[in-house]
Amino acid sequence: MEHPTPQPQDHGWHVSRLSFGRRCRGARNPLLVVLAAACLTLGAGSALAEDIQLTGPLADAPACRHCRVYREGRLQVQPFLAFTLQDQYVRHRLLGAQVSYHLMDWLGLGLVGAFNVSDSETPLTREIGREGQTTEFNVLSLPSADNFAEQVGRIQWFTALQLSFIPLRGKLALFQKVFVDADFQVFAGAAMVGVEERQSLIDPSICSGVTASPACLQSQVARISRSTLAPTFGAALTLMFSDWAGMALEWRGLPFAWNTSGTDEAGPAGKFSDGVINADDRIPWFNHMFSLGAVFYVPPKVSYTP
Ligand SMILES: [Ca+2]
Repeated sequence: MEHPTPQPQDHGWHVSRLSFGRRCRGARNPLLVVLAAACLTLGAGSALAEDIQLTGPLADAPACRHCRVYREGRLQVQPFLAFTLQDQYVRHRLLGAQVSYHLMDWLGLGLVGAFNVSDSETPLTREIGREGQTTEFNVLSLPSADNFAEQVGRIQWFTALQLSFIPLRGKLALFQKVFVDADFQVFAGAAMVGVEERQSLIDPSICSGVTASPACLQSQVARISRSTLAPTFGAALTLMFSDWAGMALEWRGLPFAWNTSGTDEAGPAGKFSDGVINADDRIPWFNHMFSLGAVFYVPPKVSYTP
């Protein structure tokens, strides 16, 4: 069987369609026939789309006419309330703000800061407090079950410098009645996180025996604050209700190592339970949070695309 030979002046989609046809005509069984039909349909569809783009009424048309330029050249101020997710021992609620400047509508540089306004124990922490038992084997990690909530780690604050990319922009409809401009952004940067953890205990002799000594009980509630560097990244959906105000729904990852439980988790080179509590007991943990924020743009006057 002879096949048409594409001529040099053929457009790309013509050649593509002929090659689809060659492959599809070779089908011999029902499955291949179905695949061949799909090939022809896809080939024709892409051909039509390209034909419209090249010669149709949308030829050379911009993606958007008279669209509001929300971000370019404007400052975005975003106060927010964040909630940590999938916490082991403590749930955090943080109040913060983000200020971003957008060089282009799809690229911005932002500074974020938030601090812990309240936190609460998880059901696991409360259960250990009720049911936990101190023995000669765990007296260092749990001098007293009643005070377990006092030894767990807490996030106190974080700040971050980040780049934002806004690859998607469009309009959302609520029940096909209310329409709002929306965009989707991803961001990544570096963060500094302030945490409070159980203080290091390098003299294991004070925590030995069947019951904890007064010094051991005191070590359980001794706290120390430190700050650590961490990567941060996430995604956000921004809904615009006017030229200068909107709402942002954001997810943020903030992975770093810390001693969430205040227990003897590890030792040098990963050795388990080395009898002291120190920096070796900081375990990598994928901290993440969801935040709900209000969005304001400065200056409030918006510009439009041609
Ligand atoms: Ca240890």
